[in-house]
Amino acid sequence: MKPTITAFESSPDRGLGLARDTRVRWALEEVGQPYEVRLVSFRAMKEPAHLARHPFGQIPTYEEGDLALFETGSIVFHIAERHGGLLPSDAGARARAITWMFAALSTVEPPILELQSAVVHEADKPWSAARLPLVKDRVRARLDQLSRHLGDADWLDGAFSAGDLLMVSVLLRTRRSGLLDEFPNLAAYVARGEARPAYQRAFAAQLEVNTREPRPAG
Ligand code: GTB
Repeated sequence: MKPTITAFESSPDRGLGLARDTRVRWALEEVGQPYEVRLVSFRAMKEPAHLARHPFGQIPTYEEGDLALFETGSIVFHIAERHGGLLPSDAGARARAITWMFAALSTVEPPILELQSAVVHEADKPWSAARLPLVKDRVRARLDQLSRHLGDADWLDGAFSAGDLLMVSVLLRTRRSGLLDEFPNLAAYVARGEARPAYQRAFAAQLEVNTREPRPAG
């Protein structure tokens, strides 16, 4: 059965691929699973039909028959469990790949989100200029640790896995800040992820939505 995911009708990033539906699209492309997309406006996300799928009124969601999921990590894990290619079959390697999925979302992404909030929502506050370097340093500290762990390996733990898919997706959000370029091995790691044909297809699909000509009214 073809799953249906939700995505922004019009992403605030205008197709840079930073909204989280790109992670889900990428996972589906990696495993070769075709999918449908339901585009939702910011208003529709807060209405009952969407809240029934996502209690926090966000994207992405994932529907497959009777199953409705929200939370990108859970959706990517579900896809990785149902199909081959995103999690190793060896039990130990699989557990480690899942650990990297959690590490991406629970340890590396929070300071990056904090930096984005600081830049987007706090720039006009009188204390913003003093706080920003502290927030940047927290991101830098995590990237430094991750960079040391990765060293000159291609992926975090052997072959590419759902852990790398989420980690690359999270790191992509640091690019605009310039912080990623302070760690050449992480910048190369992200570039390897972006070069994967499955990522390219996922990126192109979300770009198409976000660069479409507006439909004429009526
Ligand atoms: N923990 C949830 C998950 O991982 O699925 C978080 C989901 C989430 O934050 N969704 C965002 C959303 O629906 C879109 S991805 N926001 C609308 C709302 O909360 O009302 C976050 C996002 C949005 C925009 C950009 N951008 O423009 O660069 C990047 C990322």
